Amino acid sequence: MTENTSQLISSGAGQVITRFGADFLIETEQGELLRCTARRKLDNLACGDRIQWEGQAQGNAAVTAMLPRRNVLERPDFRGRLRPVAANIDLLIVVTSWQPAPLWEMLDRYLIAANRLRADVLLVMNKSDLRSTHASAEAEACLAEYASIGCPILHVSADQQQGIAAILTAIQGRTAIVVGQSGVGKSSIAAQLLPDTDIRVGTISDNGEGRHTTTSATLYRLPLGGSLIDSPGVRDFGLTGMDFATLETGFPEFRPFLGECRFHNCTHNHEPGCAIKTAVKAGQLPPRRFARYLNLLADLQGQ
Ligand SMILES: Nc1nc2c(ncn2[C@@H]2O[C@H](COP(=O)(O)OP(=O)(O)OP(=O)(O)O)[C@@H](O)[C@H]2O)c(=O)[nH]1
Ligand SMILES: [Mg+2]
Ligand SMILES: [Zn+2]
Repeated sequence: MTENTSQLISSGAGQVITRFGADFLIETEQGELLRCTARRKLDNLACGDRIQWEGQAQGNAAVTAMLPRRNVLERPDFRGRLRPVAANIDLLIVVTSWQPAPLWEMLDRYLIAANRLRADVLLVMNKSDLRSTHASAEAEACLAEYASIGCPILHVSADQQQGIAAILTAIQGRTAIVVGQSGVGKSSIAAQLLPDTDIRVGTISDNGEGRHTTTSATLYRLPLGGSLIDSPGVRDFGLTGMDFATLETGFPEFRPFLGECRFHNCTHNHEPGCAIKTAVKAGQLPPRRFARYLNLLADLQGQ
């Protein structure tokens, strides 16, 4: 061994488990957890990223390279700058609950994001024990629209340990992430799926809002294979830089009617001879989803 290489005690491939400020917790290929600094310009590393690392005899191990990603879920920080939340996601599990009440616009934006990521999507309605007391008729109608467009939906109660096994079945050994508002029970679901792991769960305030208990995305290995990323709750989930094609493909129920509008560049808004609007009027497309589509379109045109 030369003097130079004796300083380098080990190196290899690994995956980012979580981030603490400028440092990262990584898992090596041997399954060991290692705290690392990140070298060079690796500020965009996120939970789930595959990386190369090097251990030094003195000082911290360091991440030296990020391997190519399949996709990355991003979210604006408090300054409005897009920051990566997690990378290499196969399944986006959007968690909603009956208290806090569902934000359907947010769910629509997550469906668009899933499409953009080329990830599958699963809607988990948590706190099913509160459904009979907290679900309004309007909320039930909104939910029924998602079922009508073929969105996979599971009703679960993390606190009552109901429906949890079905989530595991849906993950199928892949990498899934739970996303959604604060207080809907993302960490409670993660804790049920990972009974041997200490996962912090918060409370909700008197007005039914979450308290932002989870502060950074963390990847956990599921006992029967696959991984689950728990992520911090969001107040809103925007789609910075979305173009019209992304918006349109995020509404998969439009697909059978696309190409039938009079104008090839129809935005399904004010144009005459619009096949989508005709289908909505004829009851062939869900009206609440369409109304929110128009809001998203207005947002996009105002960007
Ligand atoms: N009634 C009821 N309460 C639940 C259920 N699942 C979770 N909760 C409660 O919801 C509250 C928030 O749960 P968390 O798991 O911390 O929610 P979270 O989505 O991880 O929240 P953030 O980390 O802040 O984003 C806790 O008080 C849980 O006990 C459920 O199935 N039924
Ligand atoms: Mg949490
Ligand atoms: Zn149209």
